[in-house]
Amino acid sequence: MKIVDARVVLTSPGRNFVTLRVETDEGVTGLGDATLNGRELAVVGYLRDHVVPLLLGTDPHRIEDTWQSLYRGAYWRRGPVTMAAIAAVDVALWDIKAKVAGLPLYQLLGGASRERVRTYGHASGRDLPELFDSIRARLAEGYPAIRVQTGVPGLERVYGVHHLSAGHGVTPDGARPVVEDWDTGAYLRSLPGVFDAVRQEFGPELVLLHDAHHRLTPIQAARLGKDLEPYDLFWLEDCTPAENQDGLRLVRRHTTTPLAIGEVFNTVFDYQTLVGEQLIDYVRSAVTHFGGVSPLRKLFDFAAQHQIKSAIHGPEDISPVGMAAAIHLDLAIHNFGIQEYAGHTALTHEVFPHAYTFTDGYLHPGEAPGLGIELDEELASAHPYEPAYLPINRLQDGTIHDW
Ligand code: KDG
Ligand code: MG
Repeated sequence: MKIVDARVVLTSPGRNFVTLRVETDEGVTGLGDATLNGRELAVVGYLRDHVVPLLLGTDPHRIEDTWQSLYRGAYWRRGPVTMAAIAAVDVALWDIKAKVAGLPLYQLLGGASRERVRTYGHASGRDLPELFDSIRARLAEGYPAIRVQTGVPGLERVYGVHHLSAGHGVTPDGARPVVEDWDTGAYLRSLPGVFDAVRQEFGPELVLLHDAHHRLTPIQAARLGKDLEPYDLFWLEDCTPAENQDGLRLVRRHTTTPLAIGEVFNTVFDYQTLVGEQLIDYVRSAVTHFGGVSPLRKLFDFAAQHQIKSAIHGPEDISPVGMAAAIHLDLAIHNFGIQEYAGHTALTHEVFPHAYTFTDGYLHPGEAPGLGIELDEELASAHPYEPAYLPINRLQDGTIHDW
């Protein structure tokens, strides 16, 4: 079997997605997600100009060898652009292999370790009444676990809070990311009260999470983790910009609030200290940004040796192709923790018809051979790329702040 064609499809059915389609001489095709939110065109160019020419004529069954050739052969290792491009190839080749085998991908990864995949959804509000409504809406959709984000007193525009976030887009001239506000002191003072109110309203059993979006220093994160302990969070996510892995030692020494990190990481080397010293409880990398199913499986096996579980990143900017790959892995691995599932627009589901299902807060990859996902290229082409960035945030004096 040989790869005879590979092409990149860029579409925006509500937001931008980058998809690689690999075609073989036997008519079997595979799909992979390479979406890198706000930097999509860089991955398109990397794939089109530097990866696709290397794939033509090669054997799609040699997944590991192809992965190692793309990773080691480039000389320039790691980085989100490179690893998203390699991820798309890896996932497309797994899709092809599983289709040829006539099996859903999870069967090739060892078979199901569970019946279904537990998820968490997003709730947010400018104030407590709006937040409570949002939590009730997620509960009505069946979510068994909920991430809670709120407004911060004194801040007009806050990331991750519906109605307050300036959102994913560009300034009116179409050239720059929109700007949001940040004040760490106000955030640290207000958040414990929010969780206190949520516990009083919804009781002790509701599974609650919170994402700090990399905004804190280690000592601030240590304080927040401690302050949140009475509210029994499932996790505190991205408490610091964790490329400073050593800083997590300080956080860990001060709090028993479980920690989740890694959605911006792209290789196992980002996790060496965090996992090796058991400084976190959940690894958050996405199939799409970590080089694909092959390396993420290895990360989960490394994490398992340290009693750390999976928690694959699943926001709207992971395409349904990346989501499908995640769900197959979630079903197969033993040390599964939870899967983030923000869902997609109805149009996105039409552009990417899929076998995976979301029922009562749980996902299942379905039984279709391969990933169980298609791409309607005609519909995709009717919704072309639109420039968009993640917002940035600035302090009141104008200083740009960490994500
Ligand atoms: O592209 C960035 C988003 O995916 C990210 O900000 C969402 O933090 C996020 C999460 O946990 O889903
Ligand atoms: Mg996050």
